[in-house]
Amino acid sequence: LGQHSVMIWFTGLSGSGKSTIAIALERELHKRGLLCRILDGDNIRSGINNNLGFTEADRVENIRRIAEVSKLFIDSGIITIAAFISPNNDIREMAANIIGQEDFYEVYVSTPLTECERRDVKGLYAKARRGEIKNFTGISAPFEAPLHPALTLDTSKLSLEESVNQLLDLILPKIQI
Ligand code: GGZ
Repeated sequence: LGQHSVMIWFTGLSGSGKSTIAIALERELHKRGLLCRILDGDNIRSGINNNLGFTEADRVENIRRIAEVSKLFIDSGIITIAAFISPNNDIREMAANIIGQEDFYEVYVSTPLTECERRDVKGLYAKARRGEIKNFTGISAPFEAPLHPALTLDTSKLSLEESVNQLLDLILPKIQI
């Protein structure tokens, strides 16, 4: 009764490793018997937000709805993990205000653009360079690094296990069991 949880809000470029870290974190939280839920492009942009694209206005609406949905999860006691580019400080501040600053942990996946583009897992950077995708974050749309993230993880320097351990050190003390 009256329980609520925390929001882990990943921000970073496409291909920076947000979803990979989120999934590995989820596994560790589940191992500890903790209820959590990942929100990412796969379950949000394909469903509730399938009418939104990548203009500035659509990104704001994308993040606004994600924050409102996250709030419902958090208020149900679920550790909620969001993995979206959320490319600027205003957009992330809006999310934090909807969710509540005190429950909001911003995690910057700071993998450099050169490394994200080198990986180019989905071939999107190549398409963006050829002009086949407009407004692509890092290429033809801006990304603002967070000013005061709770944690910064550069996947070109840290192993997945190291990143997850740093996250567990951040989160576990905040969770009342
Ligand atoms: C950025 C785009 C774009 C454009 C399609 N710009 O690597 P991905 O494929 O899976 O992650 C990217 C995802 C970004 O969606 P978000 O909801 O996280 O963005 S935001 O928070 O800015 O609203 C990428 C794909 O969508 N994608 N076009 N133009 N990423």
